[in-house]
Amino acid sequence: MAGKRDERDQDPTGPGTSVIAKTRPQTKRPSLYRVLLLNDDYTPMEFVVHILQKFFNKSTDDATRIMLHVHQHGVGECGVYTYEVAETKVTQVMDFARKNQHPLQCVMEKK
Ligand code: TYC
Repeated sequence: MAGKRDERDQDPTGPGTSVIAKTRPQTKRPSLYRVLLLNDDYTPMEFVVHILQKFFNKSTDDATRIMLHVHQHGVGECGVYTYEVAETKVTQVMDFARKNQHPLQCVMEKK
C-alpha cells in the first residue's frame, strides 16, 4: 500500500543499525597454586635434585639452584599449577619421599 512505511523502518534497532551487547567473557581463569619444598636436616641434596627433575621437569642446573635455595632459605617454589595438578605433584613427591624413607615435605599454597 502506498505511503505505508515498512514496519521495520520504525524499529529503532534496524534496519541499518545493530545492537552490540557488551558481555563479560563468561570464562573464569582458574586459581593458581605454588608447590613448595620445605627444608629439613636429613633428606640428601641429590634426592631433592632428583625430585625436581622427575616431578617438576627441571634441568639439572635449575633443580640444583632450587634445592640450594630451599636448603639456605627453608622453603622454595618448584612450580605454579592449577589446583588438581598442584595436588597431584604434592602427592607424588610425598609418596616418593616416604617410599625412600626421607622426611622431605612438599606443600601447596594459593598464589
Ligand atoms: N638440608 C638438606 C641437607 O643438608 C638438603 C635439603 C634441601 C633437604 C632441600 C630438603 O627441600 C630440601 N641434606
